[in-house]
This record gives sequence, structure tokens and C-alpha cells, in this order.
Amino acid sequence: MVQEKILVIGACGQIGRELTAALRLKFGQQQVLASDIQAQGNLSADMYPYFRLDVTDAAALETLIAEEKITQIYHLAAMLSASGEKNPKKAWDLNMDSLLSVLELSVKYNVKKVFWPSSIAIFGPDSEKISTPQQGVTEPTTVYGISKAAGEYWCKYYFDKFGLDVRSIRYPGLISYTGAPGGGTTDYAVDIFHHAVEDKPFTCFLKEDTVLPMMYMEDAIRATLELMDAPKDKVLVRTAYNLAALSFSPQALTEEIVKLVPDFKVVYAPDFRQQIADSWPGSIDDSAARTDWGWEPAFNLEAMVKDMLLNLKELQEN
Ligand code: AKB
Repeated sequence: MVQEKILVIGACGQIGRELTAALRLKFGQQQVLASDIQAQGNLSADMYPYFRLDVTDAAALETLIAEEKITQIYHLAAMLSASGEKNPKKAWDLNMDSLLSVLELSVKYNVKKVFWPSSIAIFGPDSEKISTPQQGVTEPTTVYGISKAAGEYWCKYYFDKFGLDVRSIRYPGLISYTGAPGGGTTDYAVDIFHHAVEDKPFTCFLKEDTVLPMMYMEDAIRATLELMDAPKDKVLVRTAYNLAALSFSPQALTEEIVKLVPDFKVVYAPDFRQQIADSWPGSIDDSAARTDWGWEPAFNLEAMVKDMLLNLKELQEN
């Protein structure tokens, strides 16, 4: 049996840290190579083996894939929705060029499986708002969303044309206590917890009634591993799977936090991210993922809030 050699690109990001750790538990520390643009200086010992990689440098990526005989790639590096609007061309170049390099090199070096994350950002103002279907109107209005929508079709193209086994999920907003997200519209739902444990009031950049689809990181990591483990013939969607767990507004999240941190206060000061949030769905129909590979979320809002506060308090105390 061939031993897997897995490359995680964007391993220092919010998903990357936890996915790298989960893959190392499953495949062994030395079998999973972490890579990111970050220099090695400040990395914790558990990030190794680690390679500094600028994923837009296709030659460096090729050397790494060839020399390390990579069999699977998880390509997570991207510029998210809010940062992308401040720097549209850079977001497009990073998000698209890197994906095309990964797809091209995976075919060239016979990489067996590729994971690439899509997002609910592929949907736009004309998409159905409630239980947004797997297939239907997308029409994204952010550069990030456009890059994810185009990327989905590139993934399908490489599957159809070259048989590359590339799999993808449309992640909702992800909530985690280990790594902070950077530059997203759903980031408020992580920042709010840090303020709550530090006994500081929180200023939310979205309106109190803005409902968005969200997911606890533990569920997102499990979904990713389950999709990648699914038999090839069960992965029927070759663009990206809709995936759902929770849908809540800043107000509903605050009410749940206040049950455990009674003095916690939130004020609302919507900024440019409100328009992005307003263009996205409130909830997602993930029946294809449930039917094809058995997806089922474990965390509801109450369980997630409890777990987040507990873990952040523990981190604060140590
Ligand atoms: C963002 O807010 O940009 C991301 C996403 C929903 O893909 N978290």
C-alpha cells in the first residue's frame, strides 16, 4: 500500500491549523507537510514538518510536490471576502492563480486527491435566502465569491477532463478558538467570544438581525475528513457541496453568550461588511452532502457557545 504524503497549503490559517492537526492524527506527523507564507521563526513545535511557501510561486510549489512525492493536497490559502473587497486584483490573483497551479501540478505529478474549500460567498442577492439549494442562482457580488464560484467550475473541469479527484465544500462562517480568522465577513462571530471572555464590550460590524449560516470548526474539520474519505463514486457533486450546521444573527449569538456571561454587552456599528452579509443566504440546504456521504452536524448554537467559552477561558488561564 502506498503511504500518503499530504501537503497542506495555508496551514497557518484558521482552517489550516486544525485541519493539519487532524490530518497528522490520522496519517502521522511526518506524513503531513504544513506550508504557508509565514516564516518559520514564530511557529510552535507541532507545526513541523513545515515549509515556507508562497503559493503564487508555481515553481516553488512544483519543486515541493515533486521532491516530496505528494499524494494529496489540501489547498486552503485564500484572501477572504472583506479583505478581498479592499484589494480585488490581489484577491483574484491569489485565489485563482494558486488554484490553477495546484490543479495543473496535481495532474502532472499524479496527485491522487485534492481538497479545495469553496464558500457560501458564491451566492448573491438573487440566490434563494432560505434553504439555499445546491444548484440554483449564484451570482456572487464580491471578488472572493466570484473567485470561489469560478474555482468550483475549474475543479469540475479538471475532474471531467483529467479525472483529477478534487473535492470541495462550500463552508459557511467558521467559528473556532484556536486560530483567528482574517478578513472575513463572518469574523464577528469569533471576535465576540474573545471580548466575552476578556470582560470587554463588543462592537459588532453587522446589524443585530443579520442571519448567516455558520459552523463550529470541529464539525467543519470532520466534514472535510468525511468528504475526503468517501468512496469516489459517492462524491457526485464535483463543483462543491453545500454544507449547513447553524444559522444565527449577532443578537441570537449574544443572547446565548449572555446566559453564561451575564454582564456581556454588545453595540452595533454596521460597516461595509453589512452589504456583503446582506448578499449571502441565511440558511443552506445541504441535503446532497447528507445523502451522498452521510453529512450530519453535531454542534447546535448552545453547545458551540458553551464549548467556545470553556476553551477560550482555559487558554486565557494557561
Ligand atoms: C468570509 O466571511 O469571507 C468567510 C466565508 C463565509 O467564506 N468566512
